[in-house]
Amino acid sequence: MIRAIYPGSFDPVTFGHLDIITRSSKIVDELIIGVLMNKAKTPLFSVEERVKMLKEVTKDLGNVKVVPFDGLLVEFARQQKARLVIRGLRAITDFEYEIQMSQTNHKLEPEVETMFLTTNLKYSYLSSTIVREVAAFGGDISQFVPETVAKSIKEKMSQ
Ligand code: COD
Repeated sequence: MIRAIYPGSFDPVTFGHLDIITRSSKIVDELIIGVLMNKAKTPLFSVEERVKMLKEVTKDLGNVKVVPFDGLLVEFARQQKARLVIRGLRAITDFEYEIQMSQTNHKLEPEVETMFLTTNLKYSYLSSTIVREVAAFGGDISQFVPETVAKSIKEKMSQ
């Protein structure tokens, strides 16, 4: 049985994330989406809000769970009894950070392997940062995030 973790900030979840989640949920038996709590910079959404949005947009995927985590990813993987980490790769700019993270995790816990899925071409430009920026200036984000997420962003921005 393969249980994998797809970790991230998901601030907020985008169609790019959702594509990686859907595709990896078909490859592994169980997929745990790990939502990081302790970001150095303050996120737009609290961890509870990010978890709620992720649960909503993945509710039709039977083998997917959403769990917040704090501290080291390899420690979270150990707690969850998962030895596989899934990450998405968009462009060469992602590669440097991703390989460094993957190798650090492997040094900390040699049992943990990282698997990369390349982005769907449709979403290769897409990031949570872009979504937050477009939304902050009142742009249309409906093609970047699911409807429920777009609604939450609009509410957040109007606060
Ligand atoms: N298409 C495909 N993939 C995408 C897209 C897209 N359009 N957008 C994002 N992704 C992928 C990203 O490449 C990434 O793999 C994943 O989705 C999540 O992205 P983000 O931006 O939400 O999350 P990150 O990159 O900020 O997450 C970083 C972690 C939380 C995984 C990392 O900081 C971490 O593990 N922290 C815990 C502390 C730790 O263990 N540190 C040591 C390791 S160096």
